[in-house]
Amino acid sequence: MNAPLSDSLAARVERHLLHTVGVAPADAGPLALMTAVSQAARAELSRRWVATDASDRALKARRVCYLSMEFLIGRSLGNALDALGLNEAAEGSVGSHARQLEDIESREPDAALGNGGLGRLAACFLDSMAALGLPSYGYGIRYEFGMFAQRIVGGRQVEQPDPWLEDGTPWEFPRPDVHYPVRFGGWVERPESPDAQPVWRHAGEVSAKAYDHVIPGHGTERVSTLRLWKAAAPAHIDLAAFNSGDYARAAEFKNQFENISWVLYPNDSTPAGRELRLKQEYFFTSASIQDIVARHRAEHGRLSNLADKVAIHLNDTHPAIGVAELMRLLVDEHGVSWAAAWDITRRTFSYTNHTLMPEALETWPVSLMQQVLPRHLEIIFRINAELMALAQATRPGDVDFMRRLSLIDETGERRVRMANLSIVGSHTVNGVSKLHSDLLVETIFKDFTVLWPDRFTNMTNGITPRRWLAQANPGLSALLDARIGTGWRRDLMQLQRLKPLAEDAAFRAEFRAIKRANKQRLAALIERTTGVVVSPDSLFDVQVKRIHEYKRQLLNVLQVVHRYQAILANPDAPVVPRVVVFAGKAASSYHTAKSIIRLIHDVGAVINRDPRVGDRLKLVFIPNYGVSVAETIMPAADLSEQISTAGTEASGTGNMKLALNGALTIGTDDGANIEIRQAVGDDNIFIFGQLTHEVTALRAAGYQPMRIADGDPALQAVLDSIAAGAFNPDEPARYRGLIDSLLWGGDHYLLLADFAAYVAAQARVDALYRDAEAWSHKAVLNVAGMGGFSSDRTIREYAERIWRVAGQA
Ligand code: 4GP
Repeated sequence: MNAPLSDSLAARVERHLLHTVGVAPADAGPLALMTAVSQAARAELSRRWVATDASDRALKARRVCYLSMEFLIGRSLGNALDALGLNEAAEGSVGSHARQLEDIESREPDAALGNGGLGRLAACFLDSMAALGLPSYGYGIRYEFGMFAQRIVGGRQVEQPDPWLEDGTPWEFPRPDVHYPVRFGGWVERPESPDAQPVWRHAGEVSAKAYDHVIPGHGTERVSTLRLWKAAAPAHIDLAAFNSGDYARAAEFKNQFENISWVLYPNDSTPAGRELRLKQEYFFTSASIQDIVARHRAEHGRLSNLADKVAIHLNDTHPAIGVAELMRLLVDEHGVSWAAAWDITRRTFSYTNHTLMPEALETWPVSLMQQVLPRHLEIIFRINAELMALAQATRPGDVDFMRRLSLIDETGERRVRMANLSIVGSHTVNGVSKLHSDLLVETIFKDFTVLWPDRFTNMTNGITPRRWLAQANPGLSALLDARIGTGWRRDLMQLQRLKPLAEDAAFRAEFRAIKRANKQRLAALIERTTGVVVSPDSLFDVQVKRIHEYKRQLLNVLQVVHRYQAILANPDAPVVPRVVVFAGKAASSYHTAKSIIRLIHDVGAVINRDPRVGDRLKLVFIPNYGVSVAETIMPAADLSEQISTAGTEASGTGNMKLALNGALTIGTDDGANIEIRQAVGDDNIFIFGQLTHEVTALRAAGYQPMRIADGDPALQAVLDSIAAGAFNPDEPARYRGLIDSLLWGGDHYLLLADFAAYVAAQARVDALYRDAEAWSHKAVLNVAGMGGFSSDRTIREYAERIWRVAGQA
């Protein structure tokens, strides 16, 4: 189907160089080539987009609209070429300019419109929605600055802006005719007549302008759309102020509105930052819902069947205000009765929760909401009154029950609970792994199951095999294609056919050779970014994810220090050489996480230059973790560290990417690790540590970390050396606080309780790695077992069980 295009791709690229980029083809550098190849691919995607849209409109198809504050899509060119079947043609085309396609692709900045798992999940989901032919839209914010760029200066994280749009992007389609007003502030006027609707007299207004990204479908001509909103001031600049020479004031007006879509995650440690974040949430939610309503009216002429034609999904609570916004649009602007509007709303929304941690559940002060969204607050109060009536009818007189269910937290400053609003306003609520979904209904959402026992379900996360295997690991992909065919890209369960090949020594040798080549590539990245030279013959031990106490990077550091001390104590003992690789960003205001990054650097600096250690142990931190860096790390890992305290990691998706690329997991019985264990088999994974119920019991019994340290001389030696400044003699007290928080501060995430089991599991890892055949046997079985973790499987479940949306051919 792509033959005519691929035949002429080289010619198209030359034409784009000349006509779109404006350079003579003979003078084209890598950046110009990247733009021209992207434009050629974009033209074909545009054709597919128009065809998909026309077909969905003609069929009046039911659509899913996935609202997410984050979409961590990374680079687009390689994925687009892969989906269009144009890889070879593109190689030839840039080859005629004496360039490698990989170098051309690396010129594209990552679209880092997200922080971590939740945002990357949204990007994998879009890929699967397109592949499955679901009529679908992703809706989010066109942040001018994505996730901050992380630099390491003197071992410390320094955040720098990420101006990914600075030089424009070939991948977006501005839609100047699609824009909506989004209003803020003011007050609500009550008309005299009891039948008339209240009128929101807003105080400010900003225009939301649409920019579309086409999401290519693999193995289909269908595509999905990611629609991102940019905030534009209603008037440009204050010309009077400008003419009087007051340039600052002239721009102030514009900035006051446009700053809404400037940065992902404004620092919310200040009141101004918090207000901006709330405005961002409302901004993109309101624009998206206005767009959905407008499209629906254009297609159907009425709103009464909205819920039959649209499924709106809330990716976490950030778009939860959408429940009140749809009510406002239906009741205030379209004259629908409250009861009918509530029925439509509840049948339209569904919601995914991504965290159990109480401190991460979003709430907004009532006072702030009153100031920014006064009409929405009224609507929330009315929904709450009905909820409280239901609670009272269900458990008469149980005031605590009502208090826990209420949309308003009345302890201290009154706050709106966005998770509660999401649950009440949705027909279905899901967690992201079996354990997480079970814990949701057993703990934080338990009371809601009394009212609506059938509302809660599980959708275990998945990842797209196109990006995370086909594109990231060309070596392994080629081996799979040769041995089991190419169908795994769209049907990952076909990986099961690898099982018998695990027994085949020749296959294992090929598998190992590919892993080694991937490790060489990662070693080059490590040297380039950290200056540390590592040997690809070492075991590559990888922990890559956001830096957070619950993810326990610190436990890994304790283990590394223990390993170092053991090497020094027994210089002649045989050891399996290891490279311990960390990567990840810490939130800019999260001091403990930043301190852990610094500790990794301090410990690494000492170990890496200790001549007594040599290649037996290296510790590196790869800066600026993101999608593209991950694409080099995942295929090169031998060991995947998934060591969160049991009951804290909702699912994890890095665990899936690593196992799919043949890493063995060392992990706790947490999140999706449990399902990975079931899929790959107990013998092919290293599980250790306290189980979720043991964690609860230990805390309840009065956990005493000090006693554990007292009883474990190896652990004590590790803690003593870090606390005494062995790795930072210039400022010996630097990590005393960190260690004290473990020994005296309660060690909330139970690092010390799991330390001995972790070290023992690491010893099992070493023993197995000594036997290359046995290790690669298990590694192949890991790949073979990962078929169920495709996001195609996840999206099929959402489509069937939550959205009731069917794929189109
Ligand atoms: C993450 C969870 O921490 C992770 O376990 C999960 O795999 C991922 O969502 C996708 O469901 N949460 C976030 C967040 O990224 O910002 O809350």
